[in-house]
Amino acid sequence: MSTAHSPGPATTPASLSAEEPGVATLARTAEQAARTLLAPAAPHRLADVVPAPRQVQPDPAGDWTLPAEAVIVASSDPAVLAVAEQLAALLRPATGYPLPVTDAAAPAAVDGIALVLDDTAADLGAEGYRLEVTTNGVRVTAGTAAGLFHGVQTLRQLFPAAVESPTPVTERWALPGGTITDAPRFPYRGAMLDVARHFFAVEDVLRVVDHLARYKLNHLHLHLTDDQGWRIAVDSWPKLTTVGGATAVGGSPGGFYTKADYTRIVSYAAARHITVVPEIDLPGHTNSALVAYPELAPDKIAPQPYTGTEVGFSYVDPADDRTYDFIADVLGELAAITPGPWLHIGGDEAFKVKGEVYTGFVERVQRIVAGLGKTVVGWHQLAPAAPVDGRVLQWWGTDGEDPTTAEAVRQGARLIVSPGNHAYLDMKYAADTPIGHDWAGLIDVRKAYDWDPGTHVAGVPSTAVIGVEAPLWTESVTSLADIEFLLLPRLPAIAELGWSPRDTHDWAGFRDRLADHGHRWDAAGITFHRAPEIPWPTGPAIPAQRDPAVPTQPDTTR
Ligand code: TNX
Repeated sequence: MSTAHSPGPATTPASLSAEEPGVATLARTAEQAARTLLAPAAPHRLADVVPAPRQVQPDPAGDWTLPAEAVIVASSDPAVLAVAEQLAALLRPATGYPLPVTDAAAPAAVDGIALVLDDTAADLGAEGYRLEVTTNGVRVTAGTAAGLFHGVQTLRQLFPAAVESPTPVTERWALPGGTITDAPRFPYRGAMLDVARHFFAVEDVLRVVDHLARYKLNHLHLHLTDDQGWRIAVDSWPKLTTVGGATAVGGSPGGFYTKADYTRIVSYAAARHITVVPEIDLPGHTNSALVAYPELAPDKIAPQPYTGTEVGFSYVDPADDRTYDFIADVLGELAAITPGPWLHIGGDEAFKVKGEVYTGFVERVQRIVAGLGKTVVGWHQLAPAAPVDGRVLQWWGTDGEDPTTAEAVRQGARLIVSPGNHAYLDMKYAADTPIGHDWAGLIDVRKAYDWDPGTHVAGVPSTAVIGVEAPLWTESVTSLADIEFLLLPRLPAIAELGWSPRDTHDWAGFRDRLADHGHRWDAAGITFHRAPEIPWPTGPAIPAQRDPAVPTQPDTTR
């Protein structure tokens, strides 16, 4: 019955009615009733969530529709109230509802949405949540603000796709009843953006952060330096950016982040429970640094700036102590503006620094990182170097056989898995994909989805795997639209591998759950690849609008 959703005076929150004139409330109630009649669409199924939740118990008798007067009530905790404000900001544009946020010692879902911090919810871990939809409303419970944030991302997906519209939509904001209990499989779920080959503005990076957050990824790895450009300000070596930052692949404009820019990215990510992992790639991939400071080069001669796409030719002088002063300065300044625990030191494709010279270099840099109180992350080429406590190797091979990495893991290293032939977002989808690479093969959505990070590398037990990461190298990527085209729809596939229990893994189910996201991305104005293997919905993402209260006017403005 439509009247079941019409809030009577008894359920209208006092704080709202104090602000709202009665006429407006009545008008909205009438509008709500009209909406219910106009758009009787069935709610989503509770299990239609990406990444797949751990446990789903539908209860069709608990279906609920968000009323225009709904209130978001959250536990009295600043981080929880911040999540409540984020939820309100997600829902206000499309619904046009005011959705005031209030706090309470014991929030209850009374025809609204309650976000409840419950530190006795130990079974949910650091990032898990429980989401209940009943005829009273929605209640999300978690032991941490991060858990509530992830619960909010799930809630967002349970609303009709039109919830992504930036402008008000006439829609019945129906939710499927039942309970989801959810927590991640792996603690590290990431994506990498190469801002060195091509530079991307802060706003673009923030938008990538939004995409990560949507799919419950919790790490953003920034590849900040490479042959073609140095992108992070270092006060003690200013020419790194003024000279080294001026170039990019193919003569594209360079650029760099000031410390304030970087801090803005880090804070924006942190507010979405995402940790930034900064990378300074060493000892190779350093041509831009050598152009700025020739004293770091083995022959002490400045090379030409490099705007091509070859790898493996440049390196800082491993035999000169000045090189380690440079590295200590750079990593020290970076550590000081990086609240997260990680510093990524690269280590890949240093083809000209071999054997003991390479391992000696890495061991010295690992000690510098440890001395800064940070945890070393590096590409798996670091494996032969002697271990340092807690170090993490990022495996990017293509065949799952890597005895050197397996041995490093036996000696205590942990692993992030980024197989080039499954997780590399710069690989083309198909032979005719207009941008991207194919050195690791073509990666369609199924190839991105059908593998297991827990068992992928031979001789590495799943207990040593902290998670999964999808790198996006940007030699051929020049715009935000390019980034989104390569990210979507493969990022959700990698996100599901990182978050969902292995027993939910099912290509056919994933394909069908993913399809609805095409509408969501369309509604939000996000570019994506309409991969042919996904049954994308036909028809408009946003239902045809007819609002009898607003007479149609001819557009006389153009
Ligand atoms: C290999 S993967 C690289 C990058 C390239 C990428 C292109 C890795 C650690 N190094 O320098 O950009 O291939 O796919």
